[in-house]
Amino acid sequence: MATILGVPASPFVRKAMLAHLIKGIPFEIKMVPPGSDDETFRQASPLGKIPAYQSDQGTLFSDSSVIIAYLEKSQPSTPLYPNDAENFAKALWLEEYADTKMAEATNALYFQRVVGPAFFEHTTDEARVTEILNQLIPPVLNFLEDKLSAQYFVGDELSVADIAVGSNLMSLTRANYEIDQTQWPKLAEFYRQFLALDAVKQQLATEDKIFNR
Ligand SMILES: N[C@@H](CCC(=O)N[C@@H](CS)C(=O)NCC(=O)O)C(=O)O
Repeated sequence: MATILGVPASPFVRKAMLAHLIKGIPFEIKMVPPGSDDETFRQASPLGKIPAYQSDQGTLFSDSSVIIAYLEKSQPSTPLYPNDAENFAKALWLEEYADTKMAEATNALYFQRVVGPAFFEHTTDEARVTEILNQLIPPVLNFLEDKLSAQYFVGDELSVADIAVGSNLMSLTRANYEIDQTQWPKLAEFYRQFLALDAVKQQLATEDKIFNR
């Protein structure tokens, strides 16, 4: 069976787990923190970042985007990438935006309110939280609101773009941030439907066990 090396509460690990759950591909988790000296982890992830991956064929590699692209090749059913070339590019670009600009904002709040206090003896810096809430998050949500015209970010099927954006929104929820429906109505509705997916419910249940340990 394939192994994801990482911590399920990481938004990038979460993204890789969600892709497996949505596609119905079995996997196990090896709990490995970023920067671990674990030998298999180091071989798979020379940058020390999570998630790393061991495929069911034994191939070692890392990066959530690479993992999901690999899954699509190895098990094409329940596709996560649009067929149409233009939509394919749009989905990849939104995934990239979610993994970089959006993650910078959501991870900042997630660290201050959740990960830092829970795992690093960090006391929440309220001045920094105010800065994140006022300056980092709104432009990202404005950008995403602008991109939505239907239930999904690209075309009429769930894609890697939705998984990448949704994974980051889940970090905001954990950090007690609720999307303002009057400012970002389409995004709030997207997220409501995302949270109703069975795969997302399973992921939340797995994470709950870690946070409530
Ligand atoms: N582009 C990578 C990003 C992975 C990443 O930054 N993971 C974080 C944890 S959420 C990490 O391992 N950080 C440790 C570090 O940057 O050294 C992916 O999509 O997997």
